[in-house]
Amino acid sequence: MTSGPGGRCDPADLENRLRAVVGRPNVLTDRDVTVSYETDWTRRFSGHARCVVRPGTTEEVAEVLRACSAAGVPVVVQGGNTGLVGGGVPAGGEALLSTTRLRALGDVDPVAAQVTVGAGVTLAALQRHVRPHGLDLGVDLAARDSATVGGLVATNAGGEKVIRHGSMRAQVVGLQAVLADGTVLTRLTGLPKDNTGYDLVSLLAGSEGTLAVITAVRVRLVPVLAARTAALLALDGTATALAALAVLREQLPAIEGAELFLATGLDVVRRHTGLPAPLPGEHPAYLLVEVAGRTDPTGELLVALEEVSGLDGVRDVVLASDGPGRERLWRYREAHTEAVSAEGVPVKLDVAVPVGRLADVVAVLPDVVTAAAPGARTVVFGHLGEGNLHVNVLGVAGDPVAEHAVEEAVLRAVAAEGGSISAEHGVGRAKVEWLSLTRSDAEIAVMRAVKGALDPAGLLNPGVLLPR
Ligand code: 2HG
Ligand code: ZN
Repeated sequence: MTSGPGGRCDPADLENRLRAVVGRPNVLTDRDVTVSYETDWTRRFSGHARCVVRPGTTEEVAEVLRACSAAGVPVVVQGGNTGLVGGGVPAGGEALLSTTRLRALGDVDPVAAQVTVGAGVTLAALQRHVRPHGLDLGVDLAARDSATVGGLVATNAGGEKVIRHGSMRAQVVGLQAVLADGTVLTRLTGLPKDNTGYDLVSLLAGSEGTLAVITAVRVRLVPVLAARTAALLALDGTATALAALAVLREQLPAIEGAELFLATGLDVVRRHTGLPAPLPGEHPAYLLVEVAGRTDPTGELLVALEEVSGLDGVRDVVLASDGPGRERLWRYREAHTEAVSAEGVPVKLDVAVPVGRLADVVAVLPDVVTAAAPGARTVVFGHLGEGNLHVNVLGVAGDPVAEHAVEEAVLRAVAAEGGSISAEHGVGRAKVEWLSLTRSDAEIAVMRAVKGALDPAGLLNPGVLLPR
């Protein structure tokens, strides 16, 4: 490496320096190999990385970041590349730091009910590691086989159990992370009580790789609740789904999931999967609920469903308490993402709406979309308990004017209802332009000040989360 004054180094030498740190096989520059890192899961966002670097330890991450800082080369951080807002793929010219080799699995601490794992451990690998100890992570989502724990924390992912356990930030009791200049922050003791100043762990959760590279995470664990029953309700609309959820929430402290999908989404799922209709007939809306406990919760669910079935608009219900039966019901909901993508590249708008406004918003969304882009198709589904809607729009991707018009229209409609432009996927590159719709100028100024303090040269994930 050639170093200039002040430790600067020639950017042209960066790859050689990185090879010295992580080993030749872990610095990828061949387009045939880097290409899979350069496009996101939706195929909507892509950019060229000057190299992909795969450090295997926190110290290597620190060395990589020191080298990139010295060369003035920006870094984009990527875990399992399951993000849906373009936050983990390059805009062009960055070094792409992949965390997938940070796969250490620490011992499960059964007394504290915690474990420390490397940022590159997938959610499914973490589940396999802790479940034999009778413990589980409080977050679960369909991308579990690829999504990494570091990515879940960096995006403050939510998923299917938030109604009971909260989002990823709520599971994190400690982490290790590296700042752009190579400084390592280690806070892995996992003390449940620790009031010693700013909560840096919470700050990094949801920071989308803009403040530091997370290399290890200590998470709290919850008991495995093996006795489970799922119910799928067929309903006349979203308002009835909300009324049913109100009853179920009140009656069932053990409720663990409450997922909404609609007739349009079910059609797409059935076309893609070949699954039969879940219930006889066609219905405008479906609510999938799951209850979990140590003892069979079917009885209490049935009692609650008795009351629910008295509500206007509740048309039918099917229950499953065996594993395959529950999986079959969940498949209708979890297959939405892959089924939509099988029909085209979607514009994805993950939003949150106050539950009091949710039914009206769901009703008007397709019109909001077609007013912006005639001919576009809208598929809405989501996590009802949090008012979290996944608005997937087909038929506009590839037409930048139509894409932008749809994004603008949906995000403005959501903001006007007091919602959020991102519920659980993050802001990424996709929504930077609209951040000010739901965060005030004062808040954005504070975020910029934090960014400036931790990453003064702006090397980490430039263009993600905060406008450049
Ligand atoms: C889910 O809830 C994920 O399944 C993906 O958050 C949502 O594909 C989507 O829009
Ligand atoms: Zn989701």
